[in-house]
Amino acid sequence: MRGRLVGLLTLAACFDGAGAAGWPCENDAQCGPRHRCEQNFCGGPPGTTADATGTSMGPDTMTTPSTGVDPSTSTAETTADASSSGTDTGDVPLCPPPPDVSRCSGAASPALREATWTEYADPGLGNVTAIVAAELTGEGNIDLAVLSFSPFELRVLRNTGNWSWEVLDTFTDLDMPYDVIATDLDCDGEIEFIVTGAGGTVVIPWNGDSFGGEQPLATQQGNFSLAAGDLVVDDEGYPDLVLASNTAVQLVPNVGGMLDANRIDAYQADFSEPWDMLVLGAGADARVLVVESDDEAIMLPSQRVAILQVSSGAMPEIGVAEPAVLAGNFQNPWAIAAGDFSGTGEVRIAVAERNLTGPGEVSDVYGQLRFFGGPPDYEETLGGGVSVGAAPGALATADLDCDGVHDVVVGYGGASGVDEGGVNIVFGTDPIDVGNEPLLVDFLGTSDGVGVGTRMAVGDFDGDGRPEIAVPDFGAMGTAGARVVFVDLEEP
Ligand SMILES: [Ca+2]
Ligand SMILES: [Ca+2]
Ligand SMILES: [Ca+2]
Ligand SMILES: [Ca+2]
Repeated sequence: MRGRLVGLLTLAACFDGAGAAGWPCENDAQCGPRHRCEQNFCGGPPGTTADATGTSMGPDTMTTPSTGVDPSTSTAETTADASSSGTDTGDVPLCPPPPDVSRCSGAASPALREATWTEYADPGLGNVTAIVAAELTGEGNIDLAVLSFSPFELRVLRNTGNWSWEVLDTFTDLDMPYDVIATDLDCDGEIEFIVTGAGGTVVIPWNGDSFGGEQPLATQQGNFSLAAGDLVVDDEGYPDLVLASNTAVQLVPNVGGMLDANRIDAYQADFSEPWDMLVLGAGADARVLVVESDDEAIMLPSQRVAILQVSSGAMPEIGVAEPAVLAGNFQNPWAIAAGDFSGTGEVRIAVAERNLTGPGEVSDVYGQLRFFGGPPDYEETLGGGVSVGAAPGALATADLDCDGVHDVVVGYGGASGVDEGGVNIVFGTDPIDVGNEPLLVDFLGTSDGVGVGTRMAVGDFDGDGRPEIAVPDFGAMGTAGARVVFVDLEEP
């Protein structure tokens, strides 16, 4: 993959989607997998094609020809998109927001405090690092995509009901992948996966039962995490991409459903292992929060969670917001999430920090979960925070007990050789900032611990209206977890 990726660095490397319809072209490769170049326009001259998204991307709205699709990996076909309405309304498209899977749709059961878990084990999963959940098969059950670090693979697991899972497809052409997200970049109703890591960034389309050919993005390599959101002000609302490395946070604008590598803007700063990012809000209000994990520096509570925003204008730029940090007194902040943890309807931000006591050490101290308010003040709302397991590495938000208040799930890796990792559930309380210590449930114990990876997934996997958490079991040093562990709550 690497050779092909390097060869594409000078190209636009846009992700292609249905939005290419109507763009000027000279050959099929410029139009991506969904369209042929006909009469010098992708899919034919404007007015003759129905764009799947309803977008009319005429030449006058285009600033960058699509030249980045790798013809050797694209599935160059002129297939009609299944979600196409067959008409071109000319309306400015807005991707429908994904359903809020963190909330309960079933009956409220505030007495749920008993944790239970089940697992999907497969030796082929190796070191599972990240999981995303989405309806990927059109059958109604929420499915999974599971990213492994060793081997370097992305698997889609079809939810066949009753907590059983079937491997639908495995994508093997990855290079040291750290993180994955699933989003519909072109609003055509089909998911695209975006994987980033030490070896670069690729977009991998999903067509309902198998992966399409990957499309490398000409971003900087060495990214630790990524996120998507409507970050570019005054555009059509397609999800833009942010990627975080040791030296920069890169913005990849999504122009008409295509990630445009020609418009990448990077905020250069020393982030030192930014293992997680959070996008809050949309458009002019959007903020990107980036954790500076830094486990190599002198151990002082002086690491920051940076707050970035994207400027308006023809060439969007990413830079610091006001205020520029959530706080500057963290000790190895590793994961970040947002939710209504107080039950007031206002956004709260949760940050898990590792509290390392020496550079490069394996965690031997408990982590800390700290809570902050949202913009514009970002005030810390629970002084001292909550103690959680050693080496917290992932956070997820879900109302697991169906009391109407978001809860925080903390996945931790554990102190290698001393203890194993697991999951803490910190139940949201109403309000969280009056000194009520949130309930801490450490239910996986020490006998069969989980070395949690970097991204957990939320979904109602059993269809009972209540969300569960899918936890990646990376394993510990020298061992592979090779499991996805599902955390559920039950009536006491
Ligand atoms: Ca499904
Ligand atoms: Ca799509
Ligand atoms: Ca709750
Ligand atoms: Ca459920």
